[in-house]
Amino acid sequence: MSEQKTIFGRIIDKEIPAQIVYEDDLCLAFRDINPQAPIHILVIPKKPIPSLADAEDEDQQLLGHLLLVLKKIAAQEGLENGYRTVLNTREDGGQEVDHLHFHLLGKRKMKWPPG
Ligand code: DGP
Repeated sequence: MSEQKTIFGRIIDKEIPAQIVYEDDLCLAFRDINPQAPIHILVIPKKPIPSLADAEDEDQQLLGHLLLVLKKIAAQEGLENGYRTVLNTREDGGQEVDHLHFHLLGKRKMKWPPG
């Protein structure tokens, strides 16, 4: 029995299109369909981890890899003045897609605290 594939799983498998800005063996990065800033990119592992709360010790290197990829994409996108990274987890964290993803937001001044 196959697991239910999320919308991000379908983007990884190229079943639905996305504006991909980076891809390697472990992860994929693409522009958010509903951008909350002039630059809004999602960085996701190809491994279907539902959320940070579901990550395991064996995912340590993968999670570190995602952050370094995010840093490289930020440089690629000209975000030398700074940026916001967001990792929403489960319902109270505001997570809508059950495939772990970092948001990278930039090119506007961010506020704190978040809503
Ligand atoms: P979150 O609330 O953290 O789970 O964020 C999910 C994000 O995913 C949200 O900002 C919108 C984005 N998103 C949802 N569906 C699609 C899609 O089909 N394509 C793209 N590019 N982004 C999507």
